Amino acid sequence: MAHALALGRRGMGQCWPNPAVGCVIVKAGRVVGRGWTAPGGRPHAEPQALAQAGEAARGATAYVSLEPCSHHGQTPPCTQALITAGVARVVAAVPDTDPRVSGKGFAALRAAGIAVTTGVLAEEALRDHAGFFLRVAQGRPWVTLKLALTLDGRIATASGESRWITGPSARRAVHALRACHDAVMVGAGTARADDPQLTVRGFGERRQPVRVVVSRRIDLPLMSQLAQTARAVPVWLCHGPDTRAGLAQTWTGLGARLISCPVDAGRVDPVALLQALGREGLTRVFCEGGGQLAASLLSADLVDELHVFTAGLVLGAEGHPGVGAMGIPTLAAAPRLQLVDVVTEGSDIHHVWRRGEA
Ligand code: AOF
Ligand code: ZN
Repeated sequence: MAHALALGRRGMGQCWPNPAVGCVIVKAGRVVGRGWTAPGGRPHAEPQALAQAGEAARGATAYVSLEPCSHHGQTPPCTQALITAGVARVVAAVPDTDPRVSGKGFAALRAAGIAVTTGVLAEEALRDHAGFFLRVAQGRPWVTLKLALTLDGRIATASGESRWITGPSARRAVHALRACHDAVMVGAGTARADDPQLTVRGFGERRQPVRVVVSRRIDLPLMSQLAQTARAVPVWLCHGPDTRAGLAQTWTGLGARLISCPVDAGRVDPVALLQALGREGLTRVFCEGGGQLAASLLSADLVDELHVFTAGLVLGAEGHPGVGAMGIPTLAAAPRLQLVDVVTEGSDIHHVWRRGEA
């Protein structure tokens, strides 16, 4: 199962709206087939592993990181493929919460006389599929927020200089994080100040994450890298209702997709923003700032995981803060996160936090 989970992770960030599932077929103690959800979400993991196993699948055990599907989608159900192949036993990590499947997959397998075990490495699987489950349950994607900060929590000097605070090793870690998310998201201020590409580089050919820019008025430079490459890698602009029609047309002409969101207190409403991204199929969103978007997500308790990269620099109070104003009156009202990991990346520290227990 650990191997199935690891295989599944290869598809992470590339198979939304589907979960990144892994499957290993074992016959007499030997691995005879391996598969994972293909980029784009199909084919699913199981038929690929079964195809590799061929005749060896008969009487074998299939380890799958999610309950095999039982619905007729664009491909026949995986349960049918497992039954037809003559698999004797299926070991699944967790049930699929998609209402089309949810328990029906296990029932179909059992009805065909296949032994079914579930709950193996369930905790790991719940974490790997967290974005998929969150979208099914709440309609929004999982949100990972990244901050690259000075020791005193700044992201730029007073004049706006921000490159580079962290070193090459931290930047590579950031690209690895981008790679396992469906989308990379920034606010308009960051898009303007940094002119970022927001692509995954240094990890070979792959399906790139969608680039989401949250900009109330889409007043971004038309000569920016995002604007100029919107045809090659998707750019989604999440804007407020009061954008100029001509501007919207220009961006559409450049290849960007426009997503209208309600505005609250002068900002794109973060709850509605994530619901909109969920409707578009995203299950895992990686937010790289800036300060205002970070503050708005944190204020609305929408940050599921926080990655902070801290560099040995001090900029003082004139520097731009990594998290903007949140209007927090008391310590009790402040979001509290739990430390889950600390690693050094070159001369920077990478710490990972998750939402505290409710
Ligand atoms: C599996 N194996 O590798 C994955 C599964 O739109 P479809 O027909 O591709 O079905 C998508 C649903 O299939 C998705 O919502 C989830 O329930 C399941 N994903 N199931 O047996 C896989 N990726
Ligand atoms: Zn399937």
